[in-house]
Amino acid sequence: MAENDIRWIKTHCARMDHGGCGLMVGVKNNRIVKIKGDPQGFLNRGYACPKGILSAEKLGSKDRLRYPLRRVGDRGEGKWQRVSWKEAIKIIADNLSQIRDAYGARSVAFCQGMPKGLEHFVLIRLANIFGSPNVVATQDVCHAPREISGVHTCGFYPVADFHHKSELVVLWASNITATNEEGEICNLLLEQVRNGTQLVVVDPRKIALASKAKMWLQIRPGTDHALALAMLNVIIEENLYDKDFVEQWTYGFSELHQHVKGYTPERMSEATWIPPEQIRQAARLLATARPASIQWGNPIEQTTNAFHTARALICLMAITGNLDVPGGNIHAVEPNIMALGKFVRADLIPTKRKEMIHAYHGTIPRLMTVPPAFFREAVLRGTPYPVKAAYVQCANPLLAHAESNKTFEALMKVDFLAVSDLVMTPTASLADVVLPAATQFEFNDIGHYGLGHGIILARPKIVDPPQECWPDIKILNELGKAITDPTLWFEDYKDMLNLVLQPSGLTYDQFVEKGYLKGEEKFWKYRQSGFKTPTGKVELRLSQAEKYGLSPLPRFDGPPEELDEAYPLVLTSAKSPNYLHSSYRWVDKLRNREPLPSALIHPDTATQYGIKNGQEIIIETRWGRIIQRASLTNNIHPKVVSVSHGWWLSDSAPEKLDWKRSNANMLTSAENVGREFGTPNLKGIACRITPV
Ligand SMILES: Nc1nc2c(c(=O)[nH]1)N[C@H]1C(S)=C(S)[C@@H](COP(=O)(O)OP(=O)(O)OC[C@H]3O[C@@H](n4cnc5c(=O)[nH]c(N)nc54)[C@H](O)[C@@H]3O)O[C@H]1N2
Ligand SMILES: Nc1nc2c(c(=O)[nH]1)N[C@H]1C(S)=C(S)[C@@H](COP(=O)(O)OP(=O)(O)OC[C@H]3O[C@@H](n4cnc5c(=O)[nH]c(N)nc54)[C@H](O)[C@@H]3O)O[C@H]1N2
Ligand code: SF4
Ligand SMILES: [Mo]
Repeated sequence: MAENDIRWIKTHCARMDHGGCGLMVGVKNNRIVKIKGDPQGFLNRGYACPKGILSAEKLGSKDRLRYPLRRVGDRGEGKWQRVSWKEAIKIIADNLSQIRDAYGARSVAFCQGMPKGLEHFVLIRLANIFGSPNVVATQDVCHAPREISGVHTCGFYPVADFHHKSELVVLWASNITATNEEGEICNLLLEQVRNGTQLVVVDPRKIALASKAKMWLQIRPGTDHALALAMLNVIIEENLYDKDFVEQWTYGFSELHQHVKGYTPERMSEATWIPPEQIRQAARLLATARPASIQWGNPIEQTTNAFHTARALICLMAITGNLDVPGGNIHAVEPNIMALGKFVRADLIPTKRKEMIHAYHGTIPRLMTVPPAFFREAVLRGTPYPVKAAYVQCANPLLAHAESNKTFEALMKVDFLAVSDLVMTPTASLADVVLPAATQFEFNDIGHYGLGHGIILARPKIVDPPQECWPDIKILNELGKAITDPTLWFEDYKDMLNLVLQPSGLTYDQFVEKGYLKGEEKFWKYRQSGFKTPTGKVELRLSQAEKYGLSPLPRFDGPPEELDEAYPLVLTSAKSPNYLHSSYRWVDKLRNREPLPSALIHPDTATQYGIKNGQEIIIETRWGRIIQRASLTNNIHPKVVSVSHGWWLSDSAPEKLDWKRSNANMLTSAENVGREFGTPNLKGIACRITPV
């Protein structure tokens, strides 16, 4: 095809991870024919990963849902009838209204997976207007521990600042070249590394950037808080902390000092498997580099100890003097756009904090989404009150939530389930109504709203969605009109985009012209107004801990699970560079890059258990068993097994929706969850392996 036939449009990548790369999208006859990184992209400067470049492949997939469907057979039987949008909205509206009338609005849950765009906030708006305090999300294992621990400790969510040079960056459970989390596009970091920024990597695997790192700490999964506490010990005992900052701006330093005396590198070495000398050296590196940032990844919030881990890491950022300094961990200032609370109409549901399902479980204040484990308790046991219906969008809970069998039970038990997705997923297959969603490139959207990085990105529509696919924000707008006060909704869903932008004075089209909005660059903000905590300081010791029943200081009381003869190895998982969680196994060009689920194991471990590369193995925990292929690599600790997460097989008829065979969350349990966020152990679980 001649290049000059192609019309190039700029947008931002989305829904392949958290998004962020500026893209140049080549279009011909309402079809995307080429994608490349936009050299002027604010976060990526020309970079785009293979998944982003192939992202339009999903649009025309034969597997896409194209019409609304209603269930006609038994739940999960797979018998469907095509219905019109009008009928679909009416069925959902009738069912949700009936359930609200019979059991109250709170018996309807609104469920979201990883926030993918504005739809997450429109869903919260819908729940608020409907009168239900229950928005269920995966925040328990993704972002709540980091964000909310941040808010309690220092008044904000500290994010690594890649826009200013750091002398050192610690990649702590962050495989940024594969995941580019929250638009922290690896390219920005790689540029710094080329210019001399040093790296320390904390990961059980030798990730790509470990080879460029000054140090790689090969940690036992689930013991990050032990390592952080030992580093606090070294930095304080060796007098390496920022004395001026600590004196003026922290609360509880002497208590922290006393407290971490017990967490010596020697003791914590046993827990973490990292030699004491390495712990000391890493602590010295972090304390003496200025500025330094901790790019803290998602595995630190995937154990019952997520609160302690996040708190210990913020204490490290604080006492090394790296909070809110350029090139450190900053409080990003939002651009002048509508505040979240206002957009979601939080004012309409003043009793929300008391009424949310998790309030009953005594979670940490400010946790605004329901942890999935508690949602299931409400459905299955009526604790603290019954939940009878769920509206699910952008989520595949059967794969994403710990203990999949329990999720299955809960989804089978609700009186009514509606699911919006791109394809028939295992979760959608259990629904009463399935809605075909439009996706990336098919509608106007805003990226990164509400994510705390101080930016929003324009994601203008490039092509029309196929057949009857609708953007989620349009679905929610129409559903809102049908089940709540229509005057609180909009003639056109696009009006919502303008509403978000209103304070900036820009229309959506003008915003698209600009491409992105960034808040003002301001640092050391605490010098004017203090930290937004009860003491006005960084609360190394939480001043309100007793009031809320929280641990005042971060602690380590042992790994998530103990090993024994039956389960001698430690299980973890990581995101695949080729997929987004459970999504897109049905996109051929992505599938060709990674056709089958594989578990990483060390060659010595494989020999010990008689396992060959590529062979199917059974991976078992005390909670369940799955099958994946062994992938032998020297890059992993011999006692660690890293399974692929998110696998369900969408190839051949009988297993099309097989959510059991290779699903990592068949191996996890929500029997024990962390009190603060309801987080189960996804990492650091005892396991064993055998050849099939
Ligand atoms: N064992 C284990 N479990 C984990 C994790 C782990 O590391 N290990 N990670 C956890 C984390 S961090 C997260 S965030 C969750 C993610 O959990 P989920 O968000 O539930 O998982 P995804 O696969 O990202 O997305 C779910 C669905 O969204 C659909 N989708 C994509 N785009 C759109 C769209 O525009 N509209 C609609 N309606 N649907 C769309 C996809 O087809 C997919 O079926 O999983 C968590 N679970
Ligand atoms: N390609 C791709 N990108 C994604 C996603 C995706 O599914 N695919 N998901 C998006 C989402 S929702 C999120 S939350 C982010 C997450 O992005 P990341 O924070 O990078 O998370 P992971 O890939 O789960 O794990 C990062 C690294 O932690 C290591 N690790 C595993 N267990 C432990 C542990 O116990 N301690 C330590 N220190 N390290 C450990 C893994 O080996 C891995 O290299 O990525 C986003 N980007
Ligand atoms: S790194 Fe993320 S945002 Fe960038 S192209 Fe890849 S999937 Fe898209
Ligand atoms: Mo996530």
